[in-house]
Amino acid sequence: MVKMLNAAPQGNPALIKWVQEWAELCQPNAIYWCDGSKEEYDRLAEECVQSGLAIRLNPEKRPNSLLFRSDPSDVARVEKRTFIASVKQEDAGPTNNWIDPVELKKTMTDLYRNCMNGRIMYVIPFSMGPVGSPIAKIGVELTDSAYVVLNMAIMTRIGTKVLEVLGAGEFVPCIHSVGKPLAEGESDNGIWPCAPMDQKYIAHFPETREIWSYGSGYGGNALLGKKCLALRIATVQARDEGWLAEHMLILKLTNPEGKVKYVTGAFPSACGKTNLAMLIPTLPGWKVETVGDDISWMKFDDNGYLRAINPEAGFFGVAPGTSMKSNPNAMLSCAKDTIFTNVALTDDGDVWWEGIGYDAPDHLIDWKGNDWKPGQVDADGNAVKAAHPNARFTARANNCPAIAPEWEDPAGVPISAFLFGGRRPSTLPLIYQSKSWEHGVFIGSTVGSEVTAAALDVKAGTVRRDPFAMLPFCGYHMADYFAHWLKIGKAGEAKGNLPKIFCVNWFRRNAEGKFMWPGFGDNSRPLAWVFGRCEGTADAKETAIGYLPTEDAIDRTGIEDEVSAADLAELLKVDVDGWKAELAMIDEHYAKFGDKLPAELKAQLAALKERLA
Ligand code: SAT
Ligand code: MN
Repeated sequence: MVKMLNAAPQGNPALIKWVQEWAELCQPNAIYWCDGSKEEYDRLAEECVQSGLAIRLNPEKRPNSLLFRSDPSDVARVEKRTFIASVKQEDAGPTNNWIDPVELKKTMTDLYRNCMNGRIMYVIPFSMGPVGSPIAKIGVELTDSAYVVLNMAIMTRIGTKVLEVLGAGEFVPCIHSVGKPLAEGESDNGIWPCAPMDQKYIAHFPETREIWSYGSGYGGNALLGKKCLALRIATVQARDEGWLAEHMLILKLTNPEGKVKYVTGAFPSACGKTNLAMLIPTLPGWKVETVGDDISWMKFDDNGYLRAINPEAGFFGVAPGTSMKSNPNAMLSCAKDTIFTNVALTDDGDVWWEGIGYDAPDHLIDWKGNDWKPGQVDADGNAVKAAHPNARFTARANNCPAIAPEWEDPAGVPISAFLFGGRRPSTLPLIYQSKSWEHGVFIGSTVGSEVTAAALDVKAGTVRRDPFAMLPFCGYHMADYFAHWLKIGKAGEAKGNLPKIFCVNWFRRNAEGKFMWPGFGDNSRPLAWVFGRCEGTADAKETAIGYLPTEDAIDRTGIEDEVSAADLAELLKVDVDGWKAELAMIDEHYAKFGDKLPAELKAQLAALKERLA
């Protein structure tokens, strides 16, 4: 028996047995059961500081905040090492990596053997969703990383209160190890522990609803409640149980008359979901409040409304580019009680990153721990970034000034509209509405985006199709997932309260490569049109691709100099040639799904071709 640092909570013998079995395999020095208290958080934070893994930021600048620097090889999700190990390969589909679950468990069991030598195994009971909510799900993560415990304490609800609700019930078992056992007397010496790339595995076993992660300590690879449970495993549960688990922000939109609508939006990682969820409207009288910035779980209520909850309790936001101009609410969310990872450190104990909105001081310590000066270049003459492009802040949702009062309502909020989007320099208009639910599913299934820095192993700058922004997050065959969306439409149709579906693109560029739309707070203008379309008050013209705003339907008051009438017309036109090239790319994208592609979507593509001919 591996010794326990504190007493195991009683009441769930299966849980205790499972923990002991894993401890026998991983052989940590001891087991610690997390209670989720402030005292516990403070103690683990202090241990990280003492061991040199974390730096405590200046409490006068950033109260109660830490800076971690990861290993330069462990800075983002690793999609090529992420696996959906379903029993049958075809259930994982063409967009997921697959390994036979028996084989993968054998490989990983060998890696897990003694992998926690010299470390503590933390047991983190966590709830995705408000503790005790009927929509919430409980997981238990075993990890040998105190950094993971601290982040989970912000991103989810953890500890004793979760076990009380769990009772003797079932939980999603999640195993995590950084994959760096310590020899007798060895310590990390302040160096972020992780395993080499070819030993990293982020594995999901959809049939048994298990998550096994090995070798990485970063973000979605290691905080297993987020992408692993709340998306990859939850999509499988949602398919079986008739609901939706989506990579979507949730925002509350209030118009000048005080009427409220809730909107969700699916955008690939690092495409501004957090900015949109927290935006401050430039349109007078409008208000946006935040319910969630990354994940939405939605179930039908008795009236046929899809009600959404945010299963998370914090934001794991991209720091670079976040400023008082681009996202003041995010800046205020991370003003205290925050964990920063891979940002730069100032001499006075604060943080700095590219795009923070003010110049770097004359000296910084960069994310690799090296001295840094403004204008610094490497041996090849390339600018050296002070913060990693995927540097993150982990901040409490409750610290967000724009958090909606109902953000923790266990019943969720009723959704009126879905937005789908990505970064598209051309072709895709600023905004358009689908002709129907099926057409909306077609749009969701075909959206694409320029690649960003949120994943390690895809080339930045190229366009990749990212259906529903779920490409790396769907736990089963993507074509079956499209079919599930069609099924949800059929289920909701009769009551007539299904959300309307829109496609948005804030990232159009002109011939000079300049962004044509100011974005950020001005995204309230297209949002106001969405609101109006849901109310039946906003004008639209029907075109080949869907309903586009009429030219005066997007309010330009106050931005006339930035966006001329001609610019807006360009942003709202159907670029027939561009769309023809787009169709060819959609053909290629759809071909991947072969016979599994739902007939409704083939019909949608054929109909669009015809309309554009
Ligand atoms: O590292 S995470 O997966 O949590 C961030 C992201 O890709 O959105
Ligand atoms: Mn995300």
